Formats: sequence, structure tokens, C-alpha cells
Amino acid sequence: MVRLRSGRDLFHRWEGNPVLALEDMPFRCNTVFNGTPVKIGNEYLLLIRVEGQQGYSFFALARSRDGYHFEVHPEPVLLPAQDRPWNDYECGGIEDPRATFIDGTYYVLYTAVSGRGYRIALAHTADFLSFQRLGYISEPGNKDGVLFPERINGHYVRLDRPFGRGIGSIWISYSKDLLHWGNSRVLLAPRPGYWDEFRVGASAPPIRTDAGWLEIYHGTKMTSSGPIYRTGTALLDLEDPSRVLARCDVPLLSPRTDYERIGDVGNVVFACGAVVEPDTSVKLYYGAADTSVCVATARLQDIVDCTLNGSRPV
Ligand code: BMA
Repeated sequence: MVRLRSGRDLFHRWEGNPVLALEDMPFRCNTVFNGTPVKIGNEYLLLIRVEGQQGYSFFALARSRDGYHFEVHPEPVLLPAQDRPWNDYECGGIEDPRATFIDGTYYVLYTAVSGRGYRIALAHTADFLSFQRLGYISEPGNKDGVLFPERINGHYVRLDRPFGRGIGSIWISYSKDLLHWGNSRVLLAPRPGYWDEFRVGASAPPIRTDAGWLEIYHGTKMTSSGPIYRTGTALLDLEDPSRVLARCDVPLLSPRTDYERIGDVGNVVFACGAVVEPDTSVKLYYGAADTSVCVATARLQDIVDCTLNGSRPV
């Protein structure tokens, strides 16, 4: 069993962090942060959120051979839509992509921002250079959408974060066609008195493990100087993912370094995906302080053990 030493995180930060920062960008922008990874063959692709100097966000693509050293494509790969009907819902930018490979297709959920609120958008792509929008799959007031990587009992399954009465909980929903969703119910709520007492939202698309679907999520605690964003985990039943089997009491990654504490929004680690390597090590990609992209690693079994029984700090 993994024992967390007080003040230590289970995830180990790469010594070369940040992976990407403003000086790595080939075009002028304000910041680069929350990114979603996929590994295709031996190449790592990272679809990253860039905030332009105008103030709204769009997406760029970074490529790597080792998962640590990335080079950014010279042009943005997805801008807020210009054409109807999409432009009505993206005029405030597009944020926080999450990529999932399902049945041979890469799908990307992202947050569409406009004066009407936040909506979850669905697109697909073959190469992460061009994207086809398929639809908005939520009404306003919803974000942090992630898709499970396979259909369960014939249904696509997603997690998201509808914003009822100012309380941000993770919900689960089901669909036959990825466009029409229903049977929604709350899955993980903020826990009073805990590090995730203020809000929670899905971070990474769920990862299949023998112990259940591993969901790496973000949780916040409100303080007198604003929220602190940390990373936690839960395990969901493989056959019925609306059943929570376990939830770690403690975060596995918390803002501690200068690059996580200082930036446009300080005290933020915000993951949008992870890569599980053949040796079962996990590379977690996360935005730090809304100002850079970082990577941290852990063994999948240690994450699962922590979620199941490593929840008491020692
Ligand atoms: C969340 C999202 C993230 C952001 C985080 C911290 O609500 O908007 O994109 O990284 O806040 O600012």
C-alpha cells in the first residue's frame, strides 16, 4: 500500500516543468495552459488552451517524441467559430479541451463561452489539426465534459459539471448517439470540510483499471484569497459507472511550486487528461496557475491503491 507522507503529493512533478510556457509559443499570446494529451504510436499530441492577448481562448497543438519536450505547431488549430450557428456560443472563446478515443475516432469535448454562459461542445478530429464540430451537447451552465473511452451497456457515457444553485458537482449522463443525452444524475459532490468542499469537476477522461474506472478530477476549496484547485481521484464501477466505489480523502497533486502558485490565476493545478504508458506509469498533463502546461507522473497501481485505501495522511 502507498503511504502518503504529510506534505508530499503522490504525483511526481517532472524536474523540467513547465513543459510549455509563453516563451515556447510560436505566435503572440497571453498564456498557454490546460491541455489534453493523446499518444498515437510513439508520438504525443497535446491539444492546449491558449489565451490570446485579446482575452479569449482558443486551441493550439504541441507534439513530442518523449512526452516531455514539446514543439508547438506554428498556427492555432481551432479558433472560436465564426459561422452560424456556432459563433453565437463561442464569441467568448473555447476552453479546456478533453480528448477521448472511442471506436476508432478522436472526440474532443470543450467549453464554449459566450454571453449566454458556458456550454459543452463536441467535435471530432483525425489529426488534431482540423476539427469538425458535431454539436453542443449541453445547455448553458455546464462545463468540464469528459467522455468515457468505450460504450457501456450500449451507451456513450459522459461526466460533466452542471451548475445548479451555485453548487458545482460532477454528474453522469448517457447517450445512444453522442448528441442527445439523458438519465443524468449526480455522481460526486463537494465534501464539506475537505479540500474539495467548494466545487468539483471532471478533469481527465476516465481510465479503465481492474479496480474500476479511475476518474481524476479537480476540486476546490475557497479561501480568503480565492479558490485553491487540487487534483483528486475516484473509482467508479466498470459496469455501472454511476456507482462510486471509492474516493480518495486527500488530493494527489496540490499547488506547491512557484509555477503552480504564481500566474494569472494562482494556486491552480488543472488537469485535462493523462497518458497511461505500456509500463502502466501515468503522465498527467495539467495547467499550472493558468500560465503554463506541466506534467507529473505516478504509477497507475499507486493511484488506485491511494484511492482505495491510502486516504489517511500519515
Ligand atoms: C476553471 C476553469 C479552468 C481554469 C480554472 C482556474 O473554472 O475555467 O479553465 O484553469 O478555473 O482559473
